[in-house]
Amino acid sequence: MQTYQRDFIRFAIERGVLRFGQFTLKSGRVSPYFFNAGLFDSGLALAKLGRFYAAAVVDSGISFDVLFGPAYKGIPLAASTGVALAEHHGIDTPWCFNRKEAKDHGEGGTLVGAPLNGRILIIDDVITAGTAIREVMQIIGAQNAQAAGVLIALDRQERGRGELSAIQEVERDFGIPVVSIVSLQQVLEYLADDAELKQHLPAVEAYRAEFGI
Ligand code: OMP
Repeated sequence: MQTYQRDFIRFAIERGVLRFGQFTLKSGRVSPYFFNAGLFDSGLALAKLGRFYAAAVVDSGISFDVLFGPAYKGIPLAASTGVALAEHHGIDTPWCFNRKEAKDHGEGGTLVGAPLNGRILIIDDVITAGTAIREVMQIIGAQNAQAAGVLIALDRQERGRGELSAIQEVERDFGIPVVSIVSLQQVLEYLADDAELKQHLPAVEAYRAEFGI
């Protein structure tokens, strides 16, 4: 695990974004942990979050032309990633986002920001069933642009309906990499190294044994 990944897990736990307990997921599964990116809810937290996403963009080596933040949660994520790439990596990249409702006045349409042209890097929080990402692929396809990859904060590494995870299905179906700042495996390593957090390890390991890929 790289230093920025360890720092990211610590940061997410400190902000209460990554929590341990009992949480019912969209899928109906009861998970011993939950990642709520909406809790990076101050200016400083968002600035730091952008730096972690930017580090992961650079680390991934994915070549792209435009960052895309899907409405709603992807929008501040793509914006803060773009800011951090410019300020900390000297990379000034175009970025854009979509609205959920088309606008029929002013600039009109559902896309805002840089034109959605070329290779698109999608920035999102968590993929579970992959529903949201499939919608984004349609938006990109409709503009004749190509998806270059997807970057999310946490890969939960759990099965979808079949043996593959929703992330693996997206990689297979669209032929693009899906990368994450951290994965469940790294969260487990972090827990194992922390005297206090170690108590959560058995429940998370049991969950992985049941639903993991
Ligand atoms: P899909 O659009 O089906 O891939 O689901 C992604 C959604 O899962 C997120 O936008 C959240 O609503 C939710 N989620 C989390 O945010 N964090 C988690 O740790 C787990 C889930 C989830 O419900 O599976």
